[in-house]
Amino acid sequence: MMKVDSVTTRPVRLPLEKPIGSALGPIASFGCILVSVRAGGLVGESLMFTLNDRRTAILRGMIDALADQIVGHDAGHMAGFWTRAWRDINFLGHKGVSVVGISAIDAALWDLFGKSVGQPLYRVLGGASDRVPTYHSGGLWLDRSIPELVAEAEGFVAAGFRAVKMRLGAGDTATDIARVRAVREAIGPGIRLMADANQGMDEAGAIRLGRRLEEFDLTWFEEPLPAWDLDGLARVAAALDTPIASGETDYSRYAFRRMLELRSADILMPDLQRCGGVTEFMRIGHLASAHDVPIASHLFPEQSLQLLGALPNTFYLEYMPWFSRLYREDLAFEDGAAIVPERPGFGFTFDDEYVTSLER
Ligand code: SMN
Ligand code: MG
Repeated sequence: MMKVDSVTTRPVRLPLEKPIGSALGPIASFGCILVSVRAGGLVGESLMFTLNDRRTAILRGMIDALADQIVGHDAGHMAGFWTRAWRDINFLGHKGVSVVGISAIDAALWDLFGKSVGQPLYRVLGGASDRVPTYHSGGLWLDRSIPELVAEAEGFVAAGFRAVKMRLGAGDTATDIARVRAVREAIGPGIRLMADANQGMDEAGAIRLGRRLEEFDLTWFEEPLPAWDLDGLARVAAALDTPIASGETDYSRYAFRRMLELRSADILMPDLQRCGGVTEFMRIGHLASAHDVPIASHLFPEQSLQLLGALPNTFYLEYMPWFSRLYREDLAFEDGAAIVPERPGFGFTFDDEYVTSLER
C-alpha cells in the first residue's frame, strides 16, 4: 500500500499571444494551478485554471484545503478520496470551486496510479481505442472578422483537422448566420462544423437561430442557454434537428443525471476540472452510455484523451492548444484523430523549466 505523502500547488500565469473574444467575455490570460501529488517516490500531476487569472488564489486555497482528505491515505483509493471529500464539502456546496478542488486531487491521483502500474490511463480504465476523433477549437472566436474566420478555418483543415468549432453571439442573428455560412462555404460539406453560443441566448432566440442554422449541417449547437436552465435547454433540444451539446459548466454525475433525465442535450461534454476529475468523468461517461448518449470532452485535451480512449461512447476530443506549452510531450494527430499516448498515467508531464519561467 502506497500512502500519499503530500499535495502541492504551484500558481502560474499564462498569457495568450492574442486576446480572444467569446460570449463569456474577452480572454487575455489564464491563471493556472499546477497540482502535484506525491506517493512512493512518484508524482501525479494535474492542472486547474481560471480565465484572465481572476480569483486564482481561491482555487488554489480550495485544493490545498482538501489535501487533508488524502495525505496519509491509500494513494490508489481514488473513489475513497472522492467520497470522503464529497462529504467534507457538503456545507460549502456540491458545485463550483469545492468540486474543482476534488477534481484537481482526483486527476493527480489517477495520473500517479497510472505511473505506479506503468500503464496509460486509457488501458487502466478499460481501453476502447488508441485513436480519438478531434475537432480544432483554438480559433474562430467572436472578435475575428469574416475574412479572418475563413482563413483560420482553412488553416485548420490544411493542418489535417476534419472538424472545427466556431463561436456564436457576434451580435444579431443575421451576423451569426453570415459567419456560419462563410465558415461552412470555406471548409465545404465534408468537414464537420460545431458552433458554441457560450450560454449567451434565451430559449426563443436559441430556437429561432437554431432553425435558421439547420441548413449548415452543424454537428452540434453548444450551450445555447445559461447553464442553470436545463428545462429550457430540453425544449430547445426537442425543437431542433441539430444536436445540442452541453455540460462544460456543470458539476458531478448528479447534474449529468438530471440532463439525461430531461434530455437536455444530445451530446454531453464533461469538463475535467468541473465535473469532478477522472473518477466522475468516467462515471458520467458510463451513465451516458446507458442512455446511448455520446461524450465529447471539454478542454484539457492532454488529459481527456486518455479518458475518451477508454469510453465506448466517445464522440469527439476538443483540441484547445492553450496549455500545451506547459508539457514536455506534444499531442500527436493522424487522419483527424488524436493518438492516445502509450506513456504511463496521462502521458504528459510538466516542463519544469518553462513552468518556472511563468511562476509568479
Ligand atoms: C470555451 C471554454 C473556455 C473559455 C472560452 C470558451 C468554450 C469551449 O465554451 O467549449 O471551448
Ligand atoms: Mg463551450
